[in-house]
Amino acid sequence: MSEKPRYYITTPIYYVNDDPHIGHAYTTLACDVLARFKRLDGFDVHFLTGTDEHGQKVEKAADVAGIDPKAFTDKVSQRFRDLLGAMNFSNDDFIRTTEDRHIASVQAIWARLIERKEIYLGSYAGWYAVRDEAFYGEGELTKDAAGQRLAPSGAPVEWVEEPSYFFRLSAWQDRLLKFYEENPDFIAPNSRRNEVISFVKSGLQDLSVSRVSFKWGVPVPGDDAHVMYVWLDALTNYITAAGFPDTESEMFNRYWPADLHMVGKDILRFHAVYWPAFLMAAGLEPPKRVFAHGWWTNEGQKISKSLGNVISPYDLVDQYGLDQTRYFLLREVPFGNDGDFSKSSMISRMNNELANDYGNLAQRVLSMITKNLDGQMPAQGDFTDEDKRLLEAATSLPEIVRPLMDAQTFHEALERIWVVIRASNAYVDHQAPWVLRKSDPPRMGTVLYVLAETIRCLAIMTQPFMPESSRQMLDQLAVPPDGRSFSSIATNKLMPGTVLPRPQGIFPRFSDEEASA
Ligand code: ME8
Repeated sequence: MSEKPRYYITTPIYYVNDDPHIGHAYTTLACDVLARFKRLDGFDVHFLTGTDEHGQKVEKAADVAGIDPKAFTDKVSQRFRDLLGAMNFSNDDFIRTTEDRHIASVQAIWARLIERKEIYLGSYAGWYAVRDEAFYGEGELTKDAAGQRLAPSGAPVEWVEEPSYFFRLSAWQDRLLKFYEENPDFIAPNSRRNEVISFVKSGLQDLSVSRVSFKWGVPVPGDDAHVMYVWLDALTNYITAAGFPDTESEMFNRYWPADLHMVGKDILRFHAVYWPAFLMAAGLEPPKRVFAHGWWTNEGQKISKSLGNVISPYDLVDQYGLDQTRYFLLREVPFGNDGDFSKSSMISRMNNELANDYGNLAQRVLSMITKNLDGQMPAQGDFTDEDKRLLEAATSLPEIVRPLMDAQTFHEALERIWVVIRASNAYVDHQAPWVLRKSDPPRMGTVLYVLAETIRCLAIMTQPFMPESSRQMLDQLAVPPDGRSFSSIATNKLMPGTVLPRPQGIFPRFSDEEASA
């Protein structure tokens, strides 16, 4: 028996200093769609998300809230967990960095790095941005009008001087460059890959990996005056969830190295430079790929709490519907680019692409079967070239969409599915089954069969993006639950005579008043 190929995909683990917003939902959505796609394509998928709970930033947020960090992280981490249900995310595991399994794992990677002499004790004097939990060199900083020094991200920096353990990052420069060269797909998109390579070429300094000035972190084994740098702690979550430190386990051998770490462009350096260096230094394999997606703005403005324009995923789902929100986020912006959220473009996509193109296609075909054929799937009859062309376009969708998903070009994958949706609408108009009803009933049956078959393929393909709406569509075609994987497209055709349930509209239209509200 052949074993299923495996696919291990991760989101960043989110800081619990604040509530989840659209940016967090976006990254996890991209992973959810990939995880669902791979499951339907026959993979054994492990999809991980979670929360990053240590460090100064979270400690300070707990302090502001007036509760101890553990109680604070319990509370906020739960909100990230709640989002999973609200967005219909299908993660297999949720990791918190405050869990025992993770603390044991971080201490084990530390021990490996010490044993291999990759970490030494020194002292740090330099700039630190708590908001980014990152160290910066003087040359990277700018000053604002008040003279406050700022990191390239805009975060204020403070001077830090304290004893610290260092990771010998400088010694990894050449090996990292060689690794990028030998693994051209490791960093995507390509423009980001070039940025990382030029950063590494410009020279790497040893990295401070412990702090003594606060307590909210994993203690350094054997020297508990120090807590570990939150990024060493956080990145390690990806191997903790694969069973580290038990590198002999079936789980670890099965899932590590991860197939894809999905991240926002803000944290690419940590994932594409520090993380493979930590892993190689610890004698472990680096992940296969890191994809850095772009940044959302709201009606042209940066999303920030202080501007009061944070977009809540809950509000979007309430207002527009869950699958509509999922569709919009991945269709609107070429994945990898920055994108702007605008209400008018959300409504226009929902009305044009979901309600008119897709929903209306299913609704009119299924209603014709109900009205004219007593709700029974017609006999297929003889296919014309035009019938064959449409069926061929629909059944070849897995082959067309698969490489696009492997390249994380979700917008193109959706566009290719919509090419078939638009072709189906053109086919209905051209074949005019409502005319055939009188002139040639058997031909009407064939046309409706071709259309129902095409909709079956389309609904199977849209499952990763819009799981609930696609499920309803497949239910309305009486497709059994075990006939919904990609391989069923070719093998489980609709059976003439099958009785279909009464069709119901799936994608509502937004009226002009709602659109302008
Ligand atoms: O960086 N647009 O956590 P974080 C798009 N704990 N994506 C956005 C976004 C926006 N406006 N805002 C946030 C951390 N994101 C670390 C990660 S991983 C080992 C540790 C998404 O809570 C995007 O994926 O600040 C970004 O990389 C991530 O949230 C940052 O989440």
